[in-house]
Amino acid sequence: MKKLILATGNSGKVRELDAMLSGVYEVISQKELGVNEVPETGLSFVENALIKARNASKQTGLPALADDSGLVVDALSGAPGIYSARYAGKGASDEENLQKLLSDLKRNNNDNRRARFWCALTFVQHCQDPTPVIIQRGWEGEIIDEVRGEGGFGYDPIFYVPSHGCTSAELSPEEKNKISHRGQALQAFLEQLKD
Ligand code: ITT
Repeated sequence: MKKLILATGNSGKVRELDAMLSGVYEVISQKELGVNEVPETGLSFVENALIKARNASKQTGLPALADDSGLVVDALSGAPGIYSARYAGKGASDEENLQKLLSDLKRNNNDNRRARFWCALTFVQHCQDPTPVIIQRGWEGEIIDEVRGEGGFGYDPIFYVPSHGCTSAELSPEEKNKISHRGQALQAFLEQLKD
């Protein structure tokens, strides 16, 4: 089976991507190979995902798959967006980021609760690959004021999924992978591999 580096240090992403890639690739996380993380200097999800994929491929010599993702909240003009992981500051925990989002929304006094998770998935065969695979998918939902559910990671406990009547932290891992931004992007990636 072909080897693939997962260019992420986020254990929640590794868990979800690994489950969906099993049987197709032998997946190795960049942590296992001691890849040094690279500054995410792009202004879009795609730019940052490409930076991460090229970095992991450069340091390992293997094909790499990166995921840059985040939560885009309409009432906050798209924030936290590409800064989702560091919304409450560098090294902030998921809980701190989520609480900052709730307090910003409260202060903002806008009752528009529409939001979407966004995922840019990039795959490079080698670090200078001029034709990377780039896939983007969004997942629509609403932000709720209370924290609900134990599953997932990040902002899942406040992301309400109208089609399922629960938060994404209340979905089973399999259900989340079927419908999430990351799940949809990975399904599209696997389809492209077949072609
Ligand atoms: P890597 O850059 O190493 O991949 P990271 O956590 O820094 O890890 P990002 O810069 O892409 O990754 O930030 C993604 C953040 O967006 C993540 O930390 C969560 O807060 C949020 N996020 C992304 N996908 C999510 C999901 O499925 N559920 C909940 N929160 C999610």
